[in-house]
Amino acid sequence: MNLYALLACAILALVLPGFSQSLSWDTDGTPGTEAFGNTLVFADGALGMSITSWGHTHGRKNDSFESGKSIIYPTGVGVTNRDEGMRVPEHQIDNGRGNDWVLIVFDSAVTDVKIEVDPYGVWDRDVTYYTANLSRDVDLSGLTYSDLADLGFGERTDDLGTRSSEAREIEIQGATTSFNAVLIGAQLGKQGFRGVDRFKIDGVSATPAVPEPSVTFLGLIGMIGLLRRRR
Ligand SMILES: [Ca+2]
Ligand SMILES: [Ca+2]
Ligand SMILES: [Ca+2]
Repeated sequence: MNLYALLACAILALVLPGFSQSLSWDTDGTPGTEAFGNTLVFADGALGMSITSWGHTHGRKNDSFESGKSIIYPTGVGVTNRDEGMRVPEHQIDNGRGNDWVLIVFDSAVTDVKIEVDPYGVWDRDVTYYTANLSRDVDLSGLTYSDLADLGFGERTDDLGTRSSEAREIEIQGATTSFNAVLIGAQLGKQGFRGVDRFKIDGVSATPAVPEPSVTFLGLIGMIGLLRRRR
């Protein structure tokens, strides 16, 4: 490779991040395997995404996480926890009978994550979420909310909606610029009679995070320097 080609590569490396493509995953469709502890896998060519479901429903006092059942309905992914039956309306991600959670894990770090929540019927649409850069698969079984920080999750974020049957797009504000995991559920805490939140997740979009351009650029400059010295 000659000097000009290397220089062209360096410039390309600087410019490319601006062209990083947004990916989207439709999470509605035909039902998959329905079992407690199941994993749903979605792919958009370049990057895969998986979903596992959890209920903070362990024990009679619901004081820790246990696996839930992730189910794909025509209007999105719903969660049935171990205290619920698989029936309307608690087949959704909700805080009516214990708190349901969905753990979304991307194959690599992403930015600009948007999650569309869509209620079946008229329900409140408040959410709570946490983001993390997970380095391994996590098993939330037996853990509580206070254990999330140890796993690498940032501060809790609440994003409040209103009662409606309309879908709502949540723009995830990550605890870090890029992250590979989002734990999202119906809002944590007392909701009141009309405040119970229920929805399904009917779409996720994200942009793959790219390595720091300055680092790539410096590496290439270094290579050019080495090449020049060898001539
Ligand atoms: Ca329980
Ligand atoms: Ca549920
Ligand atoms: Ca609410």
